[in-house]
Formats: sequence, structure tokens, C-alpha cells
Amino acid sequence: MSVEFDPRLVRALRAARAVGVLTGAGISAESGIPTFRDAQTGLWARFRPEELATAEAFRRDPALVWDWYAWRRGLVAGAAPNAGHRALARLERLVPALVLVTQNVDGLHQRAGSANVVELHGNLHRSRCFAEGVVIAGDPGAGERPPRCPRCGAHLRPDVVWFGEALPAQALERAETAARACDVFFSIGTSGAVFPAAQLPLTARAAGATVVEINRDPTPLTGAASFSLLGPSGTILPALVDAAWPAT
Ligand code: BJW
Repeated sequence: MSVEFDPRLVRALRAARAVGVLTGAGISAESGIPTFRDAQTGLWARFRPEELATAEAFRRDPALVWDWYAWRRGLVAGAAPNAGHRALARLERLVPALVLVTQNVDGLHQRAGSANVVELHGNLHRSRCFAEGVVIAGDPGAGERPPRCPRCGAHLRPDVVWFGEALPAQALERAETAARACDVFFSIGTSGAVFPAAQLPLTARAAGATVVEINRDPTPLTGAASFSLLGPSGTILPALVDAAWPAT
């Protein structure tokens, strides 16, 4: 599919020394992973994700929340990175420096080949003791739901960041530094509804970066972005990288 871009955007990207990227659930939508604020389907249609992604929900019904994450782990295991993920991995190799900050917990950027990934909201493929915070790598598999911590016997929870919980301090620091230091900042497939991630494009803009939004729909950022590209990231991102580096 041919996509036309403003030549000023193509020039800015081509000239960028440092690129910052923030991604959200929308970039994985074309891999078949549901977003948060689109309606859920099947078994989970009667739950709002915002109500499952909390420590209160886990305390109230640990098996329900664990099963939701187990279902999502299964979806991710059967999914593959899409053209949008791959275009970002390619972009990382074309510009002098790129930091990819993701709110996603699916690991698809790393599977696409991105190396400099900052995970703001954790990762679905790790668990953590709900009592003591000890992190356990890998899929704990079938058995008791949720499984028990091998050290203290408390429930294991997914090693992700729920509402009301602090983001990993080092990841947030790296993300804020990247937003302040980049020439071009992309906000891709995120509704901009959740903070502090939603602040990053505004931080980049205030520091003088060209802010580019790529989203299927307008968001609260759209009016403040230097360029807003409406459409699927799996189509727009590869076309934009091709437009800036036609021979690669
Ligand atoms: C496409 C597409 C295609 C579709 N192509 N596009 C300031 C103001 C107000 C409130 C707050 C504030 N600061 C903090 C808060 C509170 C709260 C918050 O933000 N609340 C808001 C709801 C108002 N934030 C927090 O609680 C955070 N913690 C915190 O601030 O701690 C402070 C603290 C300090 C010290 C001690 C204690 C506390 C934590 C937030 C954690 C969010 N966690 C989740 C779950 C992660 C685990 C999991 O995956 O289950 O993160 S919630 C969920 O939302 C998930 C996502 O990462 C996050 C963002 O969602 P995202 O990615 O934007 O997805 P969607 O579905 O919203 O949007 C998809 C977009 O894609 C849409 O726009 C589509 O159009 C688009 N799209 N297909 C391109 N093909």
C-alpha cells in the first residue's frame, strides 16, 4: 500500500540523531493481541481490563486474574511480531540512537529484533511473589491457580504494573531521559489514557522534539503532535521507514 508523508517529517526522521518511541497495545493489535480499551471477546467479554489489572482484583479473586493473564500468555505464545514491530527494529539499526519505551508486556518488540527496549509496565512472562516481591522467570505452567511462591508459599502474581502501583524506577528514569534527549519522538498505538506513560510525548515536545503520533484513531495527544498519522501502525511504520531510507 502506498502512503504519502509530509516531506518535512521524512527529513526530520532522516536527520535525527536520537529517536524516542513510546508504544502501546495498538502496535500489537495486528498480531492478534487485543487492546485494553477495545471491548474484550469470548470468555472475557463481561470484564473490563481496567478492573482486572489491579491488586484489589487479585486480592478479591486471584484465580480469575491469574486465568486472564494465562489466557493472554497463550495468545502471545501463538502470535508473531507484525510489520510495525519489525519496522521499529529496522529503524533502530538506521538511526544513531533509539530508545523504544513500551507499555506492552508481550515481549513482541524483542522478538522482532529491537534491542534497546524499556518495559514500563513489566512483562507477562515473569511472575512475582505477591507477598515478598521475589521475581520468578518463565511460565509457571499448569497446576494450582495462581501457583505458589517456592520460597514462602504466598500466591505468585504476574510481574506487571497494575493501577496504583509504582512503575519500575529505572525504566521510568530511562524513558524520561530518552524523551528529553531525542530529536524525534513517536507515540504509537496508545490511547494516552494512562500516566505516567502518557506524559512522555508531552515531555519530548516541551524539550523541542518533533512528536509523531501513529494511531488508528485520534487521541488526546493528536492536537499537540507535530504530525498525526491516522491508520494501522503495521502499514504506516514500514512505509515511513522506506520513505526515509528508500534504498534499505
Ligand atoms: C491502533 C491499532 C493499530 C488499535 N495501529 N493504533 C495523572 C493523572 C491522572 C491519573 C494518574 C496520573 N498519574 C497516575 C495516575 C493514576 C493511574 C492512571 O494513569 N490512571 C488513568 C486511568 C487516569 N496510573 C497509575 O496508577 C500508574 N502508577 C502510578 O502512577 O503510580 C504512582 C505511584 C508512585 C509511588 C508509589 C505508588 C504509586 C500505573 C499504571 C499501570 C497501567 N497498567 C496497565 C496494565 C499492565 C499489565 C497488563 O498488561 O495487564 O497497563 S493498564 C493498561 O493501560 C496497560 C497498558 O500498558 C496501559 C495503556 O494502554 P494502551 O497501551 O494505551 O492501550 P489502549 O487499549 O488504551 O489503547 C490502544 C490504542 O491503540 C488506541 O488508541 C487505538 O486507537 C490504537 N490502535 N489498533 C495503531 N492497528
